[in-house]
Amino acid sequence: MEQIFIRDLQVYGYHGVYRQEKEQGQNFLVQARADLSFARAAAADELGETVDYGSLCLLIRDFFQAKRFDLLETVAKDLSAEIFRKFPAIDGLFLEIGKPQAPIPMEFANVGVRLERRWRPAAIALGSNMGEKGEHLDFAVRSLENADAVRRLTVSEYYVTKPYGYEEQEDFFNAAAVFETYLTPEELLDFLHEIEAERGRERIIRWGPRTLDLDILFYDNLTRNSETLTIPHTDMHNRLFVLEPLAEIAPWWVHPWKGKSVAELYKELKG
Ligand code: A4P
Ligand code: MG
Repeated sequence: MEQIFIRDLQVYGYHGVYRQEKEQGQNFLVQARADLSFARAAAADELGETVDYGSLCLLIRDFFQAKRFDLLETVAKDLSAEIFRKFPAIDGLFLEIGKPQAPIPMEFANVGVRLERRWRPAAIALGSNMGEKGEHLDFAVRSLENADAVRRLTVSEYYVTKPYGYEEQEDFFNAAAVFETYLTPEELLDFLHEIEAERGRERIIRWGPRTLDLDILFYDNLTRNSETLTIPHTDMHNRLFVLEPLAEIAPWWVHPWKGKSVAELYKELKG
């Protein structure tokens, strides 16, 4: 892996919780590291093929001048999104934002935040069984297509499936999508919930009718079981309506704790 780095970039900004910070501003110290491949740039010896660190410094300076936030956490998150948007060659990014003159009544060298982001593969399931089902799925696909935080999107065909679980309801339209995202799993879930909400999704009956249901199936090879998020999706290996569309677009993806590919899981379940 190759990297471009920026060390101790000094920029002026107005981020902070206190009035004095917002009005007078202060210096910030930025460290940045971008992971990318030098292969094309080094072969051609062409600046256009890499990330110009001068442009990156200017982008950071302009960002600090144009925006005002209370928290360095928000600064780091928004700045990383802006960098990924402007520099598509970057695969991974580390940012440190320091506030050496923060209003703390003690001697200190620096305080601040660090953030690391990387484009990672993710797979989701799409489902709808209320109203214009195809349009609900189309809407979700367009939202993914238009999102800066999503790239390399592939979407399966739409499948008409019988309801699983709670059976007294209409047939479903189901599909799967794979893409890369720099969002964390929690941010991806929030983003999917926003798309669901825009289609008027209401949570009434578990496994019941829904305009749009977007579930995370895989996030890289991560396994996670928290109160809000289980990855891989707990029941995906028992659901033909998930495995069939996923096998169409990502048969090679190995389920991290089943140790089997989607193609194998699909074949086994289908019998
Ligand atoms: N949550 C935990 N892990 C995840 C994850 N990997 N992806 C939490 C998304 N959400 C996850 O989900 C409830 C909570 O689960 C979320 O707030 C999140 O914090 P929900 O979408 O609000 O509720 P739900 O969809 O009603 O419940 P559930 O258990 O997610 O239902 P499923 O499993 O999505 O099943 N039959 C056919 N043929 N096709 C279908 O698409 N879908 C269902 C719903 C039932 N039968 C079906 C289909
Ligand atoms: Mg769900």
